[in-house]
Amino acid sequence: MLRKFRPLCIDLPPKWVEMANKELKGKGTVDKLLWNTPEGITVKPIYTAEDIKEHRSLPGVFPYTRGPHASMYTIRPWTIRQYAGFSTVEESNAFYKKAIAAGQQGLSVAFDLPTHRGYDSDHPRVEGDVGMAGVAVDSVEDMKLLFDGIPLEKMSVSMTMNGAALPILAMYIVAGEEQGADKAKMSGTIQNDILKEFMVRNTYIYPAEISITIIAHIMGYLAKNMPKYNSISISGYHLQEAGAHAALELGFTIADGLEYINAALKAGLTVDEIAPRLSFFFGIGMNFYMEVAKLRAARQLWATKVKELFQPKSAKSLLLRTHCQTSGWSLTEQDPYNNIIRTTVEAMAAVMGGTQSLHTNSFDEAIALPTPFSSRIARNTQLIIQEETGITKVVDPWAGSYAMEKLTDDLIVEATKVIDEVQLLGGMTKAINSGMPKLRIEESAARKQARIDSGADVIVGVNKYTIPQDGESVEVLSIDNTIVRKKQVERLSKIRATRDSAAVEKALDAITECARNGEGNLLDLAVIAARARATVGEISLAIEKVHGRYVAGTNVVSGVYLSEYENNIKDKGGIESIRKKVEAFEAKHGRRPRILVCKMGQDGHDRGAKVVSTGFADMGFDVDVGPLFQTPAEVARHAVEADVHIVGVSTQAAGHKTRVPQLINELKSQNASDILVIVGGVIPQKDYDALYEAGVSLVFGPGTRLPEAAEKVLNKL
Ligand code: 2CP
Repeated sequence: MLRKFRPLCIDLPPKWVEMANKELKGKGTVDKLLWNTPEGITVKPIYTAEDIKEHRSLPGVFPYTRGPHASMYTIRPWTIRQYAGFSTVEESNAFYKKAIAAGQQGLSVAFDLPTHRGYDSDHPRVEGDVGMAGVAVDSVEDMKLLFDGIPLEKMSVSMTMNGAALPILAMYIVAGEEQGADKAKMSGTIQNDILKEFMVRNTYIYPAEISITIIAHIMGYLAKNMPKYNSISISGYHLQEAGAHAALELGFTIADGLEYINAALKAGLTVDEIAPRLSFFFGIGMNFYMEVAKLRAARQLWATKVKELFQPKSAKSLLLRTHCQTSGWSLTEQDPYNNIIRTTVEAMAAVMGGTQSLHTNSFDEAIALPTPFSSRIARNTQLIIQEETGITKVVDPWAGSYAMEKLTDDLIVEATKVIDEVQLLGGMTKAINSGMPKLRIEESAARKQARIDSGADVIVGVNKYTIPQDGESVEVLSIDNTIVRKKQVERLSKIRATRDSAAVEKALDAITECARNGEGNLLDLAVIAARARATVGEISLAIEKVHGRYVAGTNVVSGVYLSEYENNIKDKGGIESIRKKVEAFEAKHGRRPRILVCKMGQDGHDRGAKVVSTGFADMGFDVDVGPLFQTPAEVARHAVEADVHIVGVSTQAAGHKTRVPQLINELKSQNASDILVIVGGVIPQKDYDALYEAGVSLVFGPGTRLPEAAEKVLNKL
């Protein structure tokens, strides 16, 4: 679908237009200074009092545009909450303790992908993923070690967990219990936002309907037993990371929140029982004014919509409180110290927008997990803003800025269109089932890539002011996955040998029964199972037995990359020459070059895979998009059956060293070693040689222009 800009309405002050036109000295008129953003907003070069509809109410007052609290950071600054977790529970625990001693104020746990997808570390499908992109947790014994020496009654803990929220939250509760903590005092947040997983992040386990039911059970349990614990972190962050512009991120996130309230009402809860403990999570990218406006707009939209649709009695039900994270996607592998500056600018936008909690990315995260050095700089970025600058001394300092107030209003208008579109489809679950949000985000991502590839959007060090890539490398953290896996497997065997198996079986059967007939509370039952030492994999399987595992479709958008690229570039030669090469290939071989774009292991981040698929298709390739979560053998079989010339592996979660060589061996064993294997994504430079030695033809790091990648592939063919 092509996005159309509304006609330029130049409501600029005539006197200013006259002066600016003169200053342009014949190089066009002020029209060219209007900026049509991807959100569909026309940003003007100047704003005046005429642009402001009305004065905003005070912070702490409906509709809370200026902040959920009256005093905001003047009384209590945002929580410095760095997301971390890797390797074993012991290593992650040591990392947390050091970070707390160095000024971090809240914990935020990153779990590994097998845990996210409800597999134990000894499951054959997850061999390459254990402990890689987060910490491996299989049972309550792991959870206890993770928080050893950290009092869960006092420390606010956020856990990024969605698919396997039930077993993980249950294990956290039991770990607290066994530390002697009072559940009612435990504070923190579980991400538990499954709707966005179906749109972008893909760490779902079950189909949408039962997933929403699980969330309703969690909301019910927490409202009754853990009043200080936030039941969901409704997340726009991942939508932005997947390519959504600010209006899409905002619209879909608010619509997700409304859907969760509806699910709770359906489960017999009241809006005031659950809404005060819904929290939000937004991504903060490089469009500074837009990101400040986004947080202001989010608060106003949420308060207004919740009031209108659910008429809560408690004002707390209307407050949008949010965590923010600086954009991981905006980080570059090239000239990586630039990322420190990017993160600082993004952190400033989050703070000026009034976030309650913040993660600042480490500069090396486009390449690998952060090191202690890069983590320190990231944390200190926040400490410096918080303690050296005076920024916390004024509430909502942008209020009254003509430009900021207008941008906030404009964004509300654009996001409302998205929310209305979702409501027309019957709410977010139905919208997701229709495929609309995913395609809209993928379209936005393809357009962004085309603007970068055409040079219309500048990324310093990537498509402008580049430096030679000659060995200025940064130290990166690598994880020895085999050691982590061995430790986990040993601990699992010990648990299985020493627990009361009958009690475990009984507890798991009760979960299966509840998943079948809806009677009881799934989190209550998961807590009993966790106490008996049932594992993450077993508790997840207890529900899978009834509802199965969800399998996503593999649609891609078409045409948008090419149209955006051609809109933005004057010299169309680059893409034309590739299309000609494709035609020459077709003339010689009787068919176009055919590529299978695949993801292996439990890594569900598919922005790269989808953008490459769209871009390559627009350049004339035949593109097959493989399903997510494949094993190397499954990908090889697909490649042979589809008779492709190339397999393109997209990898973001560090599994490439294990899985790519396995894929090449599988292709050999299926007599298909003539198929070229290319790899792209988050791959440290130091791994390139090993990949080439294993038989990979080309490796592409982050920031590769698609036309260049296509050209290199065609030359290889
Ligand atoms: C704060 N308080 C105040 C004021 N400021 N009271 C009066 N005046 C003020 N000015 C009170 C609050 O009401 C609250 O008390 C307490 O102080 C703590 O403040 P908070 O604002 O609730 O902060 P928090 O405890 O840090 O909670 C922030 C959030 C929470 C956003 C609500 O959901 C959160 O921490 N989320 C983090 C999520 C996260 O870490 N996600 C990681 C994603 P009461 O509680 O008594 O009201 S990583 C994602 C990766 C990338 C991935 O997903 O893959």
